[in-house]
Amino acid sequence: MNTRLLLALGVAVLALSTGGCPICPEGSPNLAVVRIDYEIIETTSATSGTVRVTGVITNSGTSTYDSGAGQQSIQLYEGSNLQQAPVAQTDFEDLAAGATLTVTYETEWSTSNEFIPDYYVLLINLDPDLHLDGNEANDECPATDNLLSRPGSEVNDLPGWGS
Ligand SMILES: [Ca+2]
Ligand SMILES: [Ca+2]
Ligand SMILES: [Ca+2]
Repeated sequence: MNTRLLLALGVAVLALSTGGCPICPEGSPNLAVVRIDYEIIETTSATSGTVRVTGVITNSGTSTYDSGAGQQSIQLYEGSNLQQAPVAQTDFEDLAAGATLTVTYETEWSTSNEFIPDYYVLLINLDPDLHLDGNEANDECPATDNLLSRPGSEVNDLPGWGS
């Protein structure tokens, strides 16, 4: 068996044993979703009011994510259809290791509304050319933790509604 074939087999076995997660270069930054928070900020009745949806991301890597303007953003979607425009977006350039960033959206809510969003979706939106721009400090890895969703029905479960 030649070396190249052995290498290919090794990569395949590693990919299988890590659940298909890519192998990231040591010391690379990693933008990662953390959570989506729901909070009632005002009630106008026992079943209605204003809700704030907050998406949180972090750089869970060991180095600063250092990029340029317009190359990345955090987006929040109302509903699982990502073809629609996001309802909120936070643009940024750099993010130190361990630092966090948020995107927030406030909306009128009624727990008796049967047409609530199926999900809120938090997405780290990256320029497709990020890995080709000659700047290694924005080659975040892996991409598998760049998306998070939370059912909209969980807003109805918040303890702040009247009973
Ligand atoms: Ca920068
Ligand atoms: Ca790059
Ligand atoms: Ca990531």
